[in-house]
Amino acid sequence: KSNVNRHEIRKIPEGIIFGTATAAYQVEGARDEDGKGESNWDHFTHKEPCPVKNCDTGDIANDSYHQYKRDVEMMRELGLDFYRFSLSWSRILPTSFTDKINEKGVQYYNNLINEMLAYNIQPMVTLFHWDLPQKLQDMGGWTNPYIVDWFTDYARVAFELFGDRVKYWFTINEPREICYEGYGATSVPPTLNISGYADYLCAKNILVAHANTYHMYKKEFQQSQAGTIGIALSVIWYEPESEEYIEAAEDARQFSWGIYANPIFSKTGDFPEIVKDRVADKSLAQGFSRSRLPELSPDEVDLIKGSSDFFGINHYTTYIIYRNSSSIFPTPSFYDDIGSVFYQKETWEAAASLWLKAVPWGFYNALTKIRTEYDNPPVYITENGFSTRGGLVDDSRIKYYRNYINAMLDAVEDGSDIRSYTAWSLMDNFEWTEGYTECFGLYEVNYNDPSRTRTARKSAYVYKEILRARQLDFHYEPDITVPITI
Ligand code: PNW
Repeated sequence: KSNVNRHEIRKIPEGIIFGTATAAYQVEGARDEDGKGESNWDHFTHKEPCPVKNCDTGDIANDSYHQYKRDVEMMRELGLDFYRFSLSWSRILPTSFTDKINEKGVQYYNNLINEMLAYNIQPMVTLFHWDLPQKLQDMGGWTNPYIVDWFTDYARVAFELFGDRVKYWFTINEPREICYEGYGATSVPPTLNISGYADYLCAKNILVAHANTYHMYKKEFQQSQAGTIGIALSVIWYEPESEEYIEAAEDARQFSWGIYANPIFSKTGDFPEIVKDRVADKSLAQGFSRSRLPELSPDEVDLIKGSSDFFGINHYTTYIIYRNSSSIFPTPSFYDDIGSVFYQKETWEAAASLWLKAVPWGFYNALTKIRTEYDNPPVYITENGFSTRGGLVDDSRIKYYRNYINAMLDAVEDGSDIRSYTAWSLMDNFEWTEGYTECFGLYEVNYNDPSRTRTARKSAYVYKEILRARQLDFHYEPDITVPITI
């Protein structure tokens, strides 16, 4: 069931708060300023030959380090309830460790948080959105189990510094993208390309680091700070091509995000059975002495189980799945372990990003799956958005947002406990290895202008009206010749 073609005015129920998101490396700039340490993204973007489109870097990005007041002004123009941003670990702890706190870097986050709170915009803070201190990356990053201590120590500093005012915390943004894209493949640093091995080590250490931090917050800060804390997972919807491939699609879901969701949100905890069995069987058949998937000890299973106050969902798109017996993937590898092939339909509306097509019913299916599989947890939609190549009239993005919010409201009507919706992104930003070529912003950023002028797109007017009226009106046409105002 999905009512996405319904073209009447649809009320948004009370209790769902709306915001937008960004991440530190994608917007801050000020790469070396005021004592910031080097992150893996600083390091990666300056490699030769340059690994990013047009040799773009985040050295200046949107210059948000200096322009936080304009950023908050845009939040006010939109009428946001909250803004989700991330902290740069290497800006706060330039040595990676807690021996030295960079006061100037801390001041930037205090300024941003205080400016937001002055206008009643709640900060939602992600501790880790992909920019790891380079020194920790050199020591193995998320494959080194000591990262559990490094991350927990860093998180404690953040709670001490900002937790008096920050009531929504996210530990780690999208473990799948970090582990699979960075450790199993070559799309993001450390570009290890050790698929079917390093990606699984990364998954385990991320889960333990997340859970350890969760319990540390509960023990040391919950009483005095009274915030809520969880994780944001990338939830891609996998739809079977036909009845024959129902199981193949379920395998893809379990490998792609069940590997993180099952240990945290299921009643039994631990990695999904299918993932444990499949990787163990394949490993033995391939001549390994043990499974390439690390075990979670009984203590680790207990530590991780239940370690999130809510299910944070970053959702963008859907893939069709079918099973293939003769693998087209190298062995061993993560995709060989999944044992299925995926594609997107030509008829689905395409974004500027190759991997992103608009499939609103996939969002509905994903929300339904989370409700039924994990006993209807509170859900924070922490990212959802669509890319273009730029331009102020972005009707494709408007259509995407309307249809996806509509699909979300279908899930709410069915009983999903959805607490927040977050548009990615407030403004264009450094889109990782695509540089500045793919635009996700409600506001367009002019990268030829040293002051990085931000201009409201048509979608900003529409999003503002959805929030103001608390309703979806598919026929609303804004007048974009009138400047957007607070
Ligand atoms: C997210 N997928 O990554 C990140 O959290 C953002 O930093 C990023 O800018 C944004 O999406 C847009 O790319 C994802 O393949 C990348 O489904 C790919 C997928 C999902 C999330």
